[in-house]
Order: sequence, then C-alpha cells, then structure tokens
Amino acid sequence: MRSHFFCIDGHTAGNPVRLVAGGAPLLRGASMIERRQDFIERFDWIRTGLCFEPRGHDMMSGGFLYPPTRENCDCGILFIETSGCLPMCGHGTIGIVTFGLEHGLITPREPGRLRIEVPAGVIEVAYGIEGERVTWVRIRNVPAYVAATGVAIDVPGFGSLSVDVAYGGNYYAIIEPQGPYTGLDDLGAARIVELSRSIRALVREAFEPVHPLDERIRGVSHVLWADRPKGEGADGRNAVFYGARAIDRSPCGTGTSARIAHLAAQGRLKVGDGFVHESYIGSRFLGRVEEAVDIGGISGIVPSIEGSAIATGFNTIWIDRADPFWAGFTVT
Ligand code: PYC
Repeated sequence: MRSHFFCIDGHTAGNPVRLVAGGAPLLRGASMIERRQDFIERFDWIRTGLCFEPRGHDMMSGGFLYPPTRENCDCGILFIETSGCLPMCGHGTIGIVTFGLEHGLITPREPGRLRIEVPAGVIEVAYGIEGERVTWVRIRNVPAYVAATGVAIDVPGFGSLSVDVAYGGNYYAIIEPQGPYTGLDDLGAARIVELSRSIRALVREAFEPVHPLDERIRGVSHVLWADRPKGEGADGRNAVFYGARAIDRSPCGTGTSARIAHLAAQGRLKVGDGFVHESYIGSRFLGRVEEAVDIGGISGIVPSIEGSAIATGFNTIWIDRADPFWAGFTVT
C-alpha cells in the first residue's frame, strides 16, 4: 500500500521546511493541541516517514495546514519534525505561511495579516508581498517566560554548567558562555551535537517544566547555546540543538522567543527593544519584546520574530509499506 504526500519543500534562513500540502490525515479534536495528540497516537508514522531518513534527514521539519477550530482564525498548523510534533515552530511557521500564500493554500481574511491556531495557542502573523513572492513574515508569538534559573549540571568530559530554562513555544535549556563553554566557534558543530545530547538528558533529570496554562506542554526538548554576535549589526548568536543530531540552521523562532524572554527577565532587554539574532550559519531573525504579560501568575513577555523563507521545489513523496524503511530511521 502506498500513501502519497504532495510537499512544497524549501527553507527558512537555511533550515528545512516541508509543507505537506496534500495527504494530511483527518484528525479528531476540538483544538489544534487535541488534533496534535490524535496525530501522535494514530499517524506518527507520517512524521517519521517524511522527516527521518531515507525521505528526510536530521534537520527535517515542516507541517500541515488545517482548517482552524476557532472562528477568529484563518488556518491551523500542525508541526512535524525529527524531534516530534512541536507545540510551536517559528522557522516552520515562516516557511509554511510563505509557501502557503505563494501557492494559494492560505486565503487571508485581511490582506497582510493572519491569525493562526497552533498547538501552543494562537499566533498573529503579518507579512509583505512583492509580486508573487512573500518577502517577510513576522510572528507575534505565544507568550514566553523563564521557567528556571541556575540548574546545575555536571557534563562528563566537559565540566560544570549552570543552565536556565525558558519557554518560547517549546522549552529550551539555555547555556550562556561560562567556565568550559567559551563560545560556539571554539566548540564546533560535532562537539555541540555530542554535548547537547548529554546536557538535554541531564537537564531533563534535574527539572521538568510544565506550562502554567496547559500541562500537555512540558519538558525540555531543545538546547540553546547562546553566544556573542559575530556579524555587523547583530545582537546575539546561537546554536539550537534538537532531535537526535540537529543544529538549527536558522536562528530558531521559538528559541529566539525563549532567549529574548530570558534577556528581558535579566533586565537586558525591555518592552519595545529589538534583538537581531544570528544562527550558527550566520542567517538572521529580528526578535522584539512586544509586551509584558502575566502567564498564569508568572511574569513573561510576548515576543515577535521576523524572517523570510524560500521555496525550492515540489516533491511528491510516497510511503510504501513494502519498503522495509517505510516509517523511516535515524542513526544515532
Ligand atoms: O524555529 O521554532 C523554531 C524551531 C524549532 C526547532 C527548530 N526550529
């Protein structure tokens, strides 16, 4: 039996985005977080089949467009990635909105603006168009906050670290330069991947964050190595680790959101401030602290992130049950 998926492939600031425009399963649920749960229980093979090898790779990420469950939204997004079905994905949203608008899959009720339902809540999107191209997308993200500071871990073969945990649509273990960590270029990509795996496991053992308004959103999934800026005009640089072996090629939308909530909590950013964030490969998002908010009794901020995406082609993929690797595989 073959299941067919029509995809628009591309990237946001270098990180892959696979918009699955045909072949989305019908999902049960009265909200995108309930539909996400149904997808995980009944259709996770679609995620692993499309994201893992041999049809994907370590960094593969994307999503499906769905009709919204709320009347005041234009569409819903379900994210798929090598690390799971994320509550929210910033680079994924920028790519999906860009490809969806460029190919007539999203019809905004108000030109230039969208309200999108994602598992983590509702996000507001603004975008610009030149000719047939969407040239920028800005997301007013779900509220972000710091869940823990000073989580002490001892990383074998590296040393002791003090890690903070912040939420920006996913929970991030944030490591600022300190002790054995002197900067991204001193570590290099292979070492970042190797260390991040142990660090994520150690932070998970030490602390499990739970979202104050929705306990279905919990647990540290990503590791964000913060660093000083490298390029002219940037305010910071990072490398975000996810899945089994991925470093985000983009500055990471939810990671940038978590990082600016982290900097705001430290008094290093205030409402209205912008933050130009560089990725490991030097691509950029513009983040901003939009507003201070209360999240179930915890102080946080509403962050925004702006970037752009490029479609690279159409890709009709089938998953054939006769293929021994129909559900995909990873080499760890
Ligand atoms: O852009 O939010 C993001 C993201 C999450 C994981 C990879 N990218």
